[in-house]
Amino acid sequence: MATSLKSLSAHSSKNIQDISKKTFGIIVSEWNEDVTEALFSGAFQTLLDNGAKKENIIRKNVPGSFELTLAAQWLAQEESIDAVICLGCVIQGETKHFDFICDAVAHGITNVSLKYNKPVIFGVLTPNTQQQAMDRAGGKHGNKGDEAAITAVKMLGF
Ligand code: DLZ
Repeated sequence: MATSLKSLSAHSSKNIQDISKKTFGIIVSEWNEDVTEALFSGAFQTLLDNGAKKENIIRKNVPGSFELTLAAQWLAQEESIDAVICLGCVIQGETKHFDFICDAVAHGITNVSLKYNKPVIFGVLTPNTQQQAMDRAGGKHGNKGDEAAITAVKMLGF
């Protein structure tokens, strides 16, 4: 299936382990909040559907996607947290801001994951338009928040 048409929420149940005792941090960027709230709903529900306990899911907000990295570091350094999910939406604009933010977050999150040896999931949409974002936040291409959550679960079962 062409990846552009793939529903991001589709996943197999392979490698799904018992996560009832796992603790998740979810960080939500407030920029493009219609989109990021939909990503959060998808991620939160997917964790519950796969056996996570509500009280073991910690939500934190940050002003924009650029701040996801530092917040991820703050959560990842907590021993009690098993995986961190970063949710944001950076929409392509007319300035270079888009490239700077996307590059910084992608590298930053990777570094945090390697430094703390924990799954830190890149659930950041980088669409050209608001419509493309909505299509991937509970629309016709599924919900990237679901995908981010299932990725965290699968990595914990690695
Ligand atoms: C400044 C900015 C711009 C132009 N666009 C977005 C965006 O589309 N998505 C997003 O999450 N954040 C954006 N920001 C804010 C930056 O992520 C960051 O919060 C500020 O540059 C302050 O560090």
